This record gives sequence, C-alpha cells and structure tokens, in this order.
Amino acid sequence: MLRKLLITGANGNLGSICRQRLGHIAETIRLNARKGLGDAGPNEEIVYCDLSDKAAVEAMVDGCDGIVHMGGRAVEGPWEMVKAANIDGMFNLYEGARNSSVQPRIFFASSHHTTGFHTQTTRLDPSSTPPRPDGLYGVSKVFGEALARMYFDKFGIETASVRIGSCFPEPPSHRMLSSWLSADDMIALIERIFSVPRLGCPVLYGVSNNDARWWDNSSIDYLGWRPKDNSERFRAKLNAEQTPPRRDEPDAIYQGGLFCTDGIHEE
Ligand code: 15L
Repeated sequence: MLRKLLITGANGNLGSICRQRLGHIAETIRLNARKGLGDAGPNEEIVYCDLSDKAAVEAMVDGCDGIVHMGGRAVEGPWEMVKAANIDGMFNLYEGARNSSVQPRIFFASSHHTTGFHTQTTRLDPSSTPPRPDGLYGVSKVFGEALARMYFDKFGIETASVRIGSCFPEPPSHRMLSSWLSADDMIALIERIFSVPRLGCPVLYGVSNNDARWWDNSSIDYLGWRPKDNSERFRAKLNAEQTPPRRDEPDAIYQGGLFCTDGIHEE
C-alpha cells in the first residue's frame, strides 16, 4: 500500500474514475485540479493549482510515493495551452519528483496520439514503434514519454507511460472499437503498476482485450496486467447507430482518426 497517492486532473473524466476507485491503494489520496473537486472525502486531501506553476507543483508532489498523472491537456489545442499544461506541467511534475523527500512511482497518462499517423493496418509494439504524433497534443505526449525516460535513466524515477486509447463507457465510434479501454481494465492496470516489485520505465498502450485492437503489449507481460473487456460486444449497437467510415476516410485509415486532419489551432 502507498502512503500518499497524488492524482492530478482529478476532476477530469479519467481522474474522477481514479478518485472513485483507487481510494484503497494509499493511506491518503491527494487530489489535484485547478478547480471543481468538491469536498475532501475521509482519506482525501485537495490541492488546487495549475500545473504550469512550478513552485506549487513541487510543493504538491513532495512526500507522495505514487502519482497518477491524468492532468494536462487531453485533446488538441493551441500551442500555448498545450505547452503550459503538457510541456511545462510535465517538467514541473518531474522536478517535483526529483526534489521530493520520497521518490514516487508514476503513472503517466500518455496517449495513442503519439502514434496516430500509423495506419490501422499496422500492428504496433510500443517498445519499438517510432512515434508519429498526429498533432501538437500528440507531440506533447512524445515529449512527456521522453522526459519520463530521462528521469528514469538519470535519477531512477520509475514511470509507466500509458498510451491511453479511448476510455469511455462505450466506444463512441467504429475507430474506437480498436482503441477502447474500459474503466475496469484501466483501474486494474494502475493497481498492477503500483504493486509490481520492479516497474522500470515501460511504454505501453492502454487498451482493452478488443478483437479489433492494433497494439501488441507483450513487452510488458511482466506487469501481470491481463485486460478482460472486449469492445466487440458494442459492435452491433454501434452499427445500428452509425454508418462506419468509408475505407478512404481518415477515421478508417489512421489510428489517430480525425486528429490527423486537424490543423494547427490558433490562440
Ligand atoms: C484522446 O487522447 C482523447 O483524450 C480522447 O478524448 C479521445 O479523443 C481519444 O484520444 C481518441 O481519439 O481515441
């Protein structure tokens, strides 16, 4: 059991699932967002700060032996926003980890948009696939993975960079039948990451056991994570509700789908 687990982005879609379901893995859960966390529960602490505020982030990280880093920008946006949240924010978090009185183990919510320009006919192994980000957001997650790796090689800080696919109650599109990650599988993954004796610094895809998945996570078998859910059970319903994209449409060509056709967002 951890002493103190920090969950950043704790008011977001995935952060709030973590808040609801990870209370048992630490004596104290420190929750972070910029606002909107409500009242602290029995073993919760609330810290409001912006990830781009270095002093505040360092103070927040100090003393935490686990971090689930869900915070930051989770979709494409103007560079200034992506940079503040995902570049400066990551650096501040890792400087906090380096300077902390306790060395934390970190779950970093990376994204499959680090490799979004790979085609849907390509099977990717995260231990060897070159990045092909599909936007500034994807680029920022490539930076995050590289930063995590450097802090491991130089300072021994262990991180699992999890390229989260599409974590929704049901896949919202045909593309996401491949990239879907159930909340149950995500929580089971986080539990494994914080319980294996040696984590190292793996990169993996956060994806359920979908028949249609593109990703091969066999390089992280040692984590003992065996995702159980399969998006196939939603296919008939999705077919009834939506026409699948044509084979020549970006949502059927690229793993990153329409993120690949997005331009550079202006301020
Ligand atoms: C992501 O990274 C986003 O956070 C999520 O909202 C989805 O858009 C997902 O990727 C996806 O495109 O599958």
